Amino acid sequence: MSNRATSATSKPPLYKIVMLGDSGVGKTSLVARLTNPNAPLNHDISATMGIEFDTQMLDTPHGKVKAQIWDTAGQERFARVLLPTYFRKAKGVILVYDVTSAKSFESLAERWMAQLNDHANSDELAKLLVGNKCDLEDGREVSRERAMGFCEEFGMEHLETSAKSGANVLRAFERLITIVHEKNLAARGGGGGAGVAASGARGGGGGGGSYDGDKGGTLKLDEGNVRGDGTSENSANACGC
Ligand SMILES: Nc1nc2c(ncn2[C@@H]2O[C@H](COP(=O)(O)OP(=O)(O)OP(=O)(O)O)[C@@H](O)[C@H]2O)c(=O)[nH]1
Ligand SMILES: [Mg+2]
Repeated sequence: MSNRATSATSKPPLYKIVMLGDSGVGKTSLVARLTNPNAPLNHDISATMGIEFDTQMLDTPHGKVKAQIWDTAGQERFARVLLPTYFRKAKGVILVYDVTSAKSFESLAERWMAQLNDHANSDELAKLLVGNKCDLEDGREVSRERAMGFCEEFGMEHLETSAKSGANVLRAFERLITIVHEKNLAARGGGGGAGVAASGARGGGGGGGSYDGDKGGTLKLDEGNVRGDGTSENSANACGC
C-alpha cells in the first residue's frame, strides 16, 4: 500500500506537547485562545495547580495531526513533583516567557532548560520559544534580539504571541507540531506518520495521572496530597469537572 493511501485512511498521529514557563506568563491563556479563539482573555484566571490538558487538531504541511497539549503549573511547588509526568512521552515543548518580565525570560535558562535536561532527552524534543503578551509593548523588558540569542544558544525558533489579541497563537502551535511531526517522519524514513504518543495516551500508566487522549481533563493537586514521585492521592479527574 502506498504512503498516500495509508495517510488517506489512517487516523492522524497524536503527539503530546508540553507548555513550560513561570507562573503568570500566560500558558493557560494561550491554550484557551487556541481551543476557544472567540472567547475574550480571562484576567481573573486562576494559577494552574497541577496539569490541565486538551487536544486540538492542527494543520501541518504534511497533513493534519492531533496535539495533546499539557498545560502545566508554573508554580514551583506543583511543578517540582510533576516534572516526570509532564515530560513522559512528550514530543515537543513550548517554552513561554512574558515579554514584560525579564525574570520570566531568565528563568527559562536558569530553571526550565535545566529541568528539561534532567527529566527528558532534550535533544529528542522539538522546542519553540514563545514570548507572550506582545500586546503590552509599553511594558516590554525582553527584546527580540535577546530572545534570538537564547534561540541560538539552545537551538530553537522564536515567536512572539498575544493570548489577548490572538496574534501568532495558532501559528505557534502549528509551528511546534510541524517540527514534531517532521522529526517523527524523518525518524521513520519519510514513511507514514504513526502517532508516537498515541499508544501511551489512553489509560495513563506509571507516570501518574491517567488520561484519555481524545479529551481534555485535569489533574489537580494541592500541597498536602502530592507525593514525591509526581503522583497524587487525588485520582485523576479526566472529565474536567
Ligand atoms: N495583556 C495580556 N495579558 C495576558 C496575556 N496572556 C495572559 N495574560 C494574563 O496574564 C495572567 C496570567 O495568565 P495565565 O494564563 O494564568 O498564566 P499561566 O502561565 O498559566 O500561570 P500558571 O498557571 O500559574 O503557571 C492572567 O491575568 C491573564 O489574563 C496576553 O497575551 N496579554
Ligand atoms: Mg496556568
